[in-house]
Amino acid sequence: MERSTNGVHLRNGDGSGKLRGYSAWSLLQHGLTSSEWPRTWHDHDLRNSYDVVIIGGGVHGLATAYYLATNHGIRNVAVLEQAYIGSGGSGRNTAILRSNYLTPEGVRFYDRSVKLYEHLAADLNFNVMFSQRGHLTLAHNDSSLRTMRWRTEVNKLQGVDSDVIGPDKVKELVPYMDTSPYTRYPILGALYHPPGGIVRHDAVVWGYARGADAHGVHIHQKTEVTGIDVERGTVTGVRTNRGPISAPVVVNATAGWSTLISDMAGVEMPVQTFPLQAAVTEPVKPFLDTVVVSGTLHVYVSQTDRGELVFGASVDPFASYSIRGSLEFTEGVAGHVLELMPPLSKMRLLRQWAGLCDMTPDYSPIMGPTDVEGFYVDVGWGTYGFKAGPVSGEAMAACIADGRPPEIISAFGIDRFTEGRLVGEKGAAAVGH
Ligand code: PYC
Repeated sequence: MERSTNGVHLRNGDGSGKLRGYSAWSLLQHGLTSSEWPRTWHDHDLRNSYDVVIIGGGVHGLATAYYLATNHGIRNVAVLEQAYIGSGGSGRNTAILRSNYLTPEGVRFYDRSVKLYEHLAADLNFNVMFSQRGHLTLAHNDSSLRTMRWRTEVNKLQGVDSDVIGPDKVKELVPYMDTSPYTRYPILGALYHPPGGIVRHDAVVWGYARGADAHGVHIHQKTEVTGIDVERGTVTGVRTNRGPISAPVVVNATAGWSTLISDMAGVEMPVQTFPLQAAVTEPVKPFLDTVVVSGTLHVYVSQTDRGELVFGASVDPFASYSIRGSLEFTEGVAGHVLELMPPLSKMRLLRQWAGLCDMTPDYSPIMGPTDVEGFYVDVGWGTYGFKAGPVSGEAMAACIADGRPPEIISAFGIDRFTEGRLVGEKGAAAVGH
């Protein structure tokens, strides 16, 4: 058994890398004294070669590393992150999980992610605070209702729990909601998806990082990739601000920068990047135990375990790499939330932020091998990336280990854009884009 300097058992010494929990005594000891907590993941010297280099230290990159090590025994893996882990889309989302998509391929894929999230705290021995509180997508017009019915049928055929409900049931679930017929956009019904909910996004990142580290993965923060080496159509390694690394497999698991990284390998991506803004209020007593989305009003709302309301909108209407907040967003989101729940007028916004969304033409991701041998992509997540972290990690790890995409991502290959096999997922967007 390995011990940290202060004696807290970190992992078994049997090579399994299995994480051990803290005892009540060690929690008390660390809580009441100034003794140092053990590092959750460790710094390592950069090796000059790895079996797999993953670019991007968000939930996708870390989960891929974790499942490479745990499911396939591939442990000589480096995750390279240009800033700190979770500093990109994984720390800049609204932490909503759901699987009520529109296409069978999408529903199956995101449902596997929800299933992995359901067991993630136990698998990682790290509390990721997944609260399956139910998810409501409101319909304010006939065409939205029609899409909700369509989604419900596809969901049910894939064994996913979702149903169209009327305004009375919406009121029962969210008493603060104005379901009267006198609003600008009266609520005609909603797609209700009980397994949906929210999770603590930082905990998911840290949990995967801890798990991957315990299984021998090297996590390198502040390590920026400046070039990708390709010889005769095969990737041979990457160049970084800390030196070159040779590797037969390189994975682009970035968001916001996915086209720039793929360009380094000479692989063009049909992706455009847009900012998406979100905001959080001061904390109040718990009163909203469902996630509420209105595509027509371009807004979604949930309440965190700390009591804050998290608001998000659709992506900004222009392509950009800027993550500055705008007053236009704040005014819009506040006005739309008040149309849905007028009693919230006294709440104060605490802060706002933005993330970058890599949009593909069909709103589905691009996953799997590319024309450059050994260069894999897990990109193009649009506004769906965080919820797909676990399944993407599992599937990308299988893809790398087996040398071919597993069934669950076979529809998401880059060749679909040249072969005309798009997987149109725009109708499942939380809000209109
Ligand atoms: O698709 O559920 C969603 C979502 C929430 C925030 C952005 N996208």
